[in-house]
Amino acid sequence: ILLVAVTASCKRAKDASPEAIAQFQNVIPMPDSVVLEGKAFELTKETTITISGSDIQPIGQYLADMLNKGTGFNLSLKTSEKAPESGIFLTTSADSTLGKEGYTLTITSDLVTIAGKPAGIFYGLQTLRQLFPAAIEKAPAASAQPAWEIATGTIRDVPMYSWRGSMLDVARHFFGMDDVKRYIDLISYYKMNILHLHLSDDQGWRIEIKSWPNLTKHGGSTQVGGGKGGFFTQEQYGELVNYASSRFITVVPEIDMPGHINSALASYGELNGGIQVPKEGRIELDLSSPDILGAKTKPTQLYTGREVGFSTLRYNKEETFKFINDVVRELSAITPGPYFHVGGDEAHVTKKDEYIQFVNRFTEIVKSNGKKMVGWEEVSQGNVDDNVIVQHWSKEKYALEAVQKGSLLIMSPANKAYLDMQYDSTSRIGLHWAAYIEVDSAYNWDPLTYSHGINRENVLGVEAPLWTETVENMNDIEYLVFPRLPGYAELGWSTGTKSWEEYKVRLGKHAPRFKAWDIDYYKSAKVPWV
Ligand code: TNX
Repeated sequence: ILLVAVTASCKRAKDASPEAIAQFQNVIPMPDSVVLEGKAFELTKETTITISGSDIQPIGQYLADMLNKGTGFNLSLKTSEKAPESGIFLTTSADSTLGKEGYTLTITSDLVTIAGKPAGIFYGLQTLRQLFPAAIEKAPAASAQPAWEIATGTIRDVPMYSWRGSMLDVARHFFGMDDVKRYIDLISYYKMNILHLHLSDDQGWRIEIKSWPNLTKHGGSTQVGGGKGGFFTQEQYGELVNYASSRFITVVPEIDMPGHINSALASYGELNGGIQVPKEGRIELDLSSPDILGAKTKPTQLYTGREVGFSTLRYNKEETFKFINDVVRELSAITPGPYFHVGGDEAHVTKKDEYIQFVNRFTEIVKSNGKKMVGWEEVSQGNVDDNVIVQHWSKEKYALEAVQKGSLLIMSPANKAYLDMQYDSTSRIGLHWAAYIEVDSAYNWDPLTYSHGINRENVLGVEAPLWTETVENMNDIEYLVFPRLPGYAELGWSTGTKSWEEYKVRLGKHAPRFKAWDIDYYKSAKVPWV
């Protein structure tokens, strides 16, 4: 008996293949600490997934579904607080210094253990997923399958920032349930935790508000270019929020006010602050024109162009604030996350004193509906404080003003982080008013030092917005978002020093994964794609 035991424990662990070792070193975002041991763990149809308790059952199931889809196996879940001898073990019994989102991933030749709080375990399994061959991402072909081998070693990982997001503008062009869910899947793969949905703009109103039904009925009926538009019912929005939450993503709804509001003014004339919709390609900013003043309180026309900054809510009317409160109340009630984004950008035709009063009313209304207000940087002109989050996109003076008033910043500088900027002058879609943003430029900046006079404690995180004036379908989304998004995810997550020369090699190794997901990515010449 003794001899058998000795023989068994002497069973030599196999060395990992060079591919498995490379995979261990090519994770995006780069983990905090990676120690490679170099033996092999193999996933087989006999592997069992053990979870420490029923609280993480959905995460275990997510892992099983993902592995089963890629391998064609039929792995199932077991529950046990005690670590098994072999297989995959997800456990919430973890080192408390990992915080809410950190995790450890320990791989021996017999056992893979991911430990953390639920969000941490979820991120740990996104890392685990990247250690397998890219074929894990796709339903298996009938032909020979790779060995599902990963290298042994230990990864300990904790994120740098707590806000790691992307914004999707569903107002300029409407994107439906399937597209938004795919967007959620794509950003969750890179450990982002915020989906900011830009739900209203001049061209369209995209969320059902039961007390103001014409917003979607009329205001949601078109989009840039004159297509048919669309909107989410409150029930559909709830489904998106749940889908995001199962991937540890918080949805931040944005209703852009007091500018960028034409779709509402076209639906309810009493909200109109007196601006006419410009003729295509022309912005009429002359408030003194009798023509424009005459249009006050009358519904505007629907707008399908791409100009910004021509519309405003009417300030001197309590009805406007009833409208704002109804919208914030209904949308807050179906948003489990703590944030409500009020926009506040480019209100070029709102008088400055009225703009400031609007912002001050927004802060009260959002607070009284139990949410924390987020606004584009211009809101820092109002009475903002540490209860408000300011999203920097253009002017340093607003970022400084926000910080001086105690607000936290989300860094989204347009010339670095805007996903709708073209890569170069040949990009088939996108704008370039802020910059051309090649993949290296998108990665080469530091959210901490980008704006002067700002410290670590002022920065909540990083967000990459995708505005969709030129973006019409999922292929267009993918072309602009990939391959820049993994870089933004890394700027938000990773703590170490960053080097484009090192990163571009890792990014190039993700091409087989992009292909496995059928992502229509931009094949930048700056990246050594494999
Ligand atoms: C500026 S950035 C805007 C958006 C446009 C975008 C296009 C910001 C807060 N407002 O309304 O869609 O530029 O790049």
